[in-house]
Amino acid sequence: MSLEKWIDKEDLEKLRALENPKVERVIEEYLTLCKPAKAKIIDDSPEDIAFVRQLAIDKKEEIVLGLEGQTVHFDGYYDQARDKKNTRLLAPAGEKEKYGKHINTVDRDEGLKEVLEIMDGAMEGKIAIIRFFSLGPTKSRFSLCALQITDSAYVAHSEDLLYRQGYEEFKRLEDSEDFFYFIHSAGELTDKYVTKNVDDRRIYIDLQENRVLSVNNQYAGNSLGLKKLALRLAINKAIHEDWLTEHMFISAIWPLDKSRKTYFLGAFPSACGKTSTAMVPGNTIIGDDIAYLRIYESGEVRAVNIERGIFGIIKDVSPKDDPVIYNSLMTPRETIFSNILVSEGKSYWLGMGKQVTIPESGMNWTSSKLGEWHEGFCCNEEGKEFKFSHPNARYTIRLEELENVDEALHDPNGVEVSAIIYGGRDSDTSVPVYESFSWEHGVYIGASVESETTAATLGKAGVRKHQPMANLDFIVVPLGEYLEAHLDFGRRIAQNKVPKIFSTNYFLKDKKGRYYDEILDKKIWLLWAEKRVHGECSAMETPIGYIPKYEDIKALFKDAFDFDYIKERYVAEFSIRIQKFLKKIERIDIIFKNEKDVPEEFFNELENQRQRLLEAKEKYGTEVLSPFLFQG
Ligand code: SPV
Ligand code: MN
Repeated sequence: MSLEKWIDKEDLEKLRALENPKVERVIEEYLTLCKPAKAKIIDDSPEDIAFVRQLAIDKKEEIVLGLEGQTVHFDGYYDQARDKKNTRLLAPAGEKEKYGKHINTVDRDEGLKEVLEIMDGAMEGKIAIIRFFSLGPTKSRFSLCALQITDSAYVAHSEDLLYRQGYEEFKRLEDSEDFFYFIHSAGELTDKYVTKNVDDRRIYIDLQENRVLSVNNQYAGNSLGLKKLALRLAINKAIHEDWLTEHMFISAIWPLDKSRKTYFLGAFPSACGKTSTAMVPGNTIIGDDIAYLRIYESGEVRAVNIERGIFGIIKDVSPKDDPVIYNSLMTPRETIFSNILVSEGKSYWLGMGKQVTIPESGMNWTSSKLGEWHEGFCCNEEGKEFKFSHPNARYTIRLEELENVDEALHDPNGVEVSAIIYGGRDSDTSVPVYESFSWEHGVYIGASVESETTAATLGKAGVRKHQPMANLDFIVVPLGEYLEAHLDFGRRIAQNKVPKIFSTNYFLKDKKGRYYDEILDKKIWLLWAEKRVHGECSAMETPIGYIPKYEDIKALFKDAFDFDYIKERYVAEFSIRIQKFLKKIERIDIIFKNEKDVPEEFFNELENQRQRLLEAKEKYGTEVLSPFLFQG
């Protein structure tokens, strides 16, 4: 072994203490390929962890801000979101077809050749940081081990805030080869420390080896192995075993009298209210992004957050709409901001509230010449005028730092799941909240989520796209197999423990294009769902599912916000838009008919839903049905 070339004696001992030949093999293979100047093994000790943060500062990948513990990182003008185009699944010869239209694939041999060539020498002159993590709580049946090699101290530092230390977990692996590994290089950097060759950005997913190779990027959704790259590997692993990996928050919903707590999971496409639902005041949070779900011997569904931090969108975090996060960003603690405006050591972002005056100049992401923004800035190299902070600017913090963290965050057995919510950004079709008739109907609802695109991915915003289970960007198994896994999961849950499934939509607009809902109104829809889980309120059966009664919603608005929820708004929000739903079914039908092996049960649900809508249309002779028609 020639690891001595890069790694000093003390570090080598740490590596050897793992007694895992595959770990050493992988490290040697990629140090040989990427050619860093040296490599550093990071274990779970506070000194090693502090080293990573300091390195990010010394290398100017992060800049220290005025409040203790806070730093800012800039990803670079062309690297502000997930790059779907250059994120590809390496498909073995002859398998490309089976992945269908929605999964971006490249021939495995060709793709490997391409990415390995780009990675050759990508770490030249840099330090490779080698880290060990646990995806999920330590000493838990849910959790997986993950090895990260990166030349970005920002990436390694972010992962420290977001994931649990896993050096000791790797020891427990003994010589097992069952771990994920992620190789990342930010590639050549500009004099502002952002990635230079963004055109050679690649994120290639290799299911065969449980590895992801990522190069020429820094944005966390592209670079951090443990985030969306591990999500993809885990979706594949789960489906071939007997559990699920989902793009879901985990929160405990508390009724107004605080007499109990009920755990909900929620899947929403990126930038569609997932974090803010998980953070609704009055509730406690376990996670905001990724959950592993298992069925226990006693028949219930349990879930863990594989993360221990939040990489959240900062836009609209204000004292009014997101008081918990706002307070945490305004007080000293370890925090990494990205792509915000910085002036005199302070952070500024879009929608932070009227209590703050945005300075007239500062440093931001606007051009490759960071640091040159000023009021009325026009224009950057592309001739564009820009807002002072990016709509996908973010913050990274540890969940333990939050006052509303739930006490079960690190429970190795996770929490019992009572309900699952699916939501999307839908301005014209669905109602704010409804409940499915069954698990199978819930799978149909999840599979037919549609959402208008946002700043969380590169490309145009506001285009309606199909987003099954809010997970499409990350699904790396054929859609039919993915749906079958959900249906099969449901069949294995004890009958009296099947979670209720709900749909929410916070984005319904009136004729003038104004949202009906205020940002925190989602609290009401959650409170209603919580009551339904406990059998405490009846609901009205409609063609799409069970919807709330006016009296129940009115009472919740009154008790929670002292707000009078008027009948007119209820009718406007909860009318069943038959024609819009039928059109949606048509779109969904076409998509799934073009996929292989979609379970028949799914099409049955779709047809039943269509029939119910057609019958209601016939019965009432109109296309928009007032909720009061279903009073029974
Ligand atoms: C998302 O876009 O779904 C995120 C942020 O949670 S990232 O992980 O960067 O993709
Ligand atoms: Mn996400």
